[in-house]
Amino acid sequence: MPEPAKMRKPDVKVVILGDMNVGKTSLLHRYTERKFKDTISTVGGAFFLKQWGPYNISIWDTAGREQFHGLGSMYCRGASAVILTYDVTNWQTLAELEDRFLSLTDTANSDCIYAIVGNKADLTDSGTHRAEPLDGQTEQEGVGTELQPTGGGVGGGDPAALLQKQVSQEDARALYNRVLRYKGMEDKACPPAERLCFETSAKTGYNVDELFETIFDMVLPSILKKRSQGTPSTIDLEECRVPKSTKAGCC
Ligand SMILES: Nc1nc2c(ncn2[C@@H]2O[C@H](COP(=O)(O)OP(=O)(O)O)[C@@H](O)[C@H]2O)c(=O)[nH]1
Ligand SMILES: [Mg+2]
Repeated sequence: MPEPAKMRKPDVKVVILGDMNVGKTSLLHRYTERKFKDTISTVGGAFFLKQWGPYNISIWDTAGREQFHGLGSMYCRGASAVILTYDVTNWQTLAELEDRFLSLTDTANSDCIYAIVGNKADLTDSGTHRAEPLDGQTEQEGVGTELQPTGGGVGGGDPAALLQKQVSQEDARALYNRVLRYKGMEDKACPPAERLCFETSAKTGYNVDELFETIFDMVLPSILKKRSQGTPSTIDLEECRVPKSTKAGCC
């Protein structure tokens, strides 16, 4: 009889939270596929598995549920890091993080790391937030300089189309400090706001690797702790019946 299929369990869970359209799926896509698409199906995989050295990291995207069904508290259960994402051109998306999304993190690990990420930096700056095209993409595919009409008002790249920045780095850092206070973590040795507040562009790739890799490095202690507690490192695929798709599963 064949051996039952076994899969290595993710060592750690990272979740991306934030309002619809801030670019959560695009950030994950940019990091994992090195690409940006103006229209991307957000209703898709629920998590992506990333091999980080000897470790397996699962990165959870909302799969559109923030739009259609809301997100339950299960979404953040057991998370070692939460990426709270807003759109730098939309103040309301920062406010929503505190009003709607922060309470969902109550089920995250007690030593969870919080990053505050202001995406769409390319829309507010014609020069400094640009990056080289990645992996053979042409300038047009990767960091197009022409305004791409997208219904949601997110073209990008064309200096004439730049939008006003509505959220400053200081606003984001102030939110980070309030998150620590909400979590009762201000007295613990948490990383300072400067290390965990990022401005990114999924469109140009600006700061995207830095964001994910900083977080991965920071969750390593959490992985080591879990391993030392002897949590089993494989799951039986027969029992779990994970859907067939390659990278993503459904929660
Ligand atoms: N200009 C620009 N547009 C972006 C960026 N990130 C995402 N978008 C666009 O914003 C829209 C929403 O992105 P999506 O990733 O689906 O957001 P989500 O709902 O948070 O997952 C799409 O039209 C994306 O192409 C970015 O960094 N810059
Ligand atoms: Mg999405």
